Amino acid sequence: MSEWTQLWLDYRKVCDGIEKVNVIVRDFSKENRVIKSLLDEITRGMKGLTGAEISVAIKDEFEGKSEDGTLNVAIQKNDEILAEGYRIFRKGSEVLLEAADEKGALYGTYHILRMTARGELIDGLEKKCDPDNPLRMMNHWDNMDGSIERGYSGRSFFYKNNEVIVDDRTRDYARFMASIGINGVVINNVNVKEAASYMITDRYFDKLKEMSDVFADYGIKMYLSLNFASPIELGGMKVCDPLDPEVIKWWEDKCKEVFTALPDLGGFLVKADSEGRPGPFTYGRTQADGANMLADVVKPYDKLIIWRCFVYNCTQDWRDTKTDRARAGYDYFKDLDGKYHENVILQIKNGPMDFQIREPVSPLLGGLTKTNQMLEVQIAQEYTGQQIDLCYLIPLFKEVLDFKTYCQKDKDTVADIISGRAFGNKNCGMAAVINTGNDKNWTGNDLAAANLYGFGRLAYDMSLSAEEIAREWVAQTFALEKADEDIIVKMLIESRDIYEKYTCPLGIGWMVTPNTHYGPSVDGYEYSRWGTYHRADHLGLGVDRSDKGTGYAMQYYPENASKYNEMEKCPEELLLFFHHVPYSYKLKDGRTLIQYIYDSHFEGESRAEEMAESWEKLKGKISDESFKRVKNRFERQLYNAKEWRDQVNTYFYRKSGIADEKGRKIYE
Ligand code: GCV
Repeated sequence: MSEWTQLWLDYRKVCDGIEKVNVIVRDFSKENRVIKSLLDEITRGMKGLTGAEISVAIKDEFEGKSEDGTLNVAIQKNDEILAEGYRIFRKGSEVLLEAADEKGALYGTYHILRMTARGELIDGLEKKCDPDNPLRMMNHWDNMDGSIERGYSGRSFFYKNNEVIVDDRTRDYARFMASIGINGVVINNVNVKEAASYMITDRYFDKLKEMSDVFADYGIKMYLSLNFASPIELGGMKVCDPLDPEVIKWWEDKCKEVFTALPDLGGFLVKADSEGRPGPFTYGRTQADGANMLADVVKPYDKLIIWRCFVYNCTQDWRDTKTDRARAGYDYFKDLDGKYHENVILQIKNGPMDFQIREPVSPLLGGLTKTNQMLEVQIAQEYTGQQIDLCYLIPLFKEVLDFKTYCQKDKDTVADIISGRAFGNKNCGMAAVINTGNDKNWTGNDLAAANLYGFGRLAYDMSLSAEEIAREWVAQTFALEKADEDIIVKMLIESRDIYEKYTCPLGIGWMVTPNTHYGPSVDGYEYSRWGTYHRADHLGLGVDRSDKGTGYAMQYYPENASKYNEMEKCPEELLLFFHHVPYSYKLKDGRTLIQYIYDSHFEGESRAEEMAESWEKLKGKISDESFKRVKNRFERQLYNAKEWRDQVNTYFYRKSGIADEKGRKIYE
């Protein structure tokens, strides 16, 4: 019994009638590492899914006549296809996979296996896929001591006791990532401290090279998070001022060493001037000064600097109602638009705050028009249930991608911007803070793997719907009858709405237990330094971010700014993010705000109960182990949902003194 599951690459036998699969590879070199992985995978996958005998040959034509029960798969080069894209055709017993490069061929192979698992590899099939985003990355917040910042599924499988681990699990991880189209992985936490600062020294080069080789076998580039203060911490210098010639020289020497030892490394991710991390501000320099210095240093090696925009004042005084954390990203980065060098990418969180269940889209996305941009989302569910509560996040990501920024006449959605369609750039894409750990099932809650799978699939193909992705994942993971598949798909699709309903209302966010960020604590952050307030009083709640308040709403292009700025026009799901609203305010359906708070919390909790009940219907239909793990998570979710419901309802009842119209139980 393996120590870990195979997630959606379980390859259990689901297909009858295929007795022999012949695979031939034309044009590609059989010595190529990615092609070798491809052949291993198609052999393993087809064998498992069909039970057939597999023959793999590196030649141009199939031998003999194909008999009934034979599938002939030919993989060949076609230079007209875009990089990392592929085409799949099936005619009779022949399947043709075409790609311009090895990575495309590997992605196409996984697609063939996916379709085989779902009975979709049918006669007459024509499938054309090109990646929407050039960069499709996972960000690990793994620390070298084995802990994971905001990790909810065990310890790191990359590190233990300050050593780098490379083993069979690393390879399986790389397989999973390639199977969903991921082509870049940042392997260490953006908060680079202690041993992790030494990743760019020969203490770790050998092991990191081994890891990067495993990734390269699957077409994945490895990246490192970087400590901006390395010249001080490693070099013994007094400063890390990005404009200091000696600091620049130190980085030049360092990068020569790093890229000689790790030639396949894709570059560095940097969190600077944020939550106590060092950065250019210390020396009166801008974010562009910091990013460009590093970008120039890595340019001769053709590497990237991915610079995070999560910069804000985390020592705010709660009495100060003018300073607004939501404004910070735009305020620090917008004026420098166009000043960043070509190999710099600004990585921007989807919302202006921090991965809440509901936030507006960051105005920096599209606010910048002359700078490479990458969207950062979080599948680790820090604020969205921590892989205990079910919260399928793909619907949220779809909303972000579809958001119209109005940055230009057309091609102005977030999807257009981060894919390079809007401004014709190639250094851009999507990154997710990942939800994996060394738990047997990788993601704590088995159902949280839908977010892992979904992110990769969406980053490759942004036209997929949240439901299509859910179906693909459920089918491959559980191989159920349609009616049972529907049960899980329904749960996934509804889960975000349910979570939102029993937690923080109408975009206000937070109200969580400080530090852990799980469970309710309505005033937990209300008098803190983190800039995350709900400003509830006896008359109403919400943050006034209109032009009469903090002015945040005005950071959007006029079409969005005017909508957010007025209480009556503001989309209701974001009402409390943008406005301080009286409890008696009437929503569009005629309910008062306070009544909405009560209703949504009762509804959210009771729908969570329904979800847990529907899981019971799957007993005996999926593995016992998996069934029990998820059941246990639902039990914890229900406890959490009740706490949220009762604490939020009681809190606002006490503040407002207004009773629930429906007379339900609200504690006093
Ligand atoms: C890695 C939030 C999290 C931090 C995280 C930070 C970030 O504030 O709580 O744990 O640090 O985001 O994105 O850098």
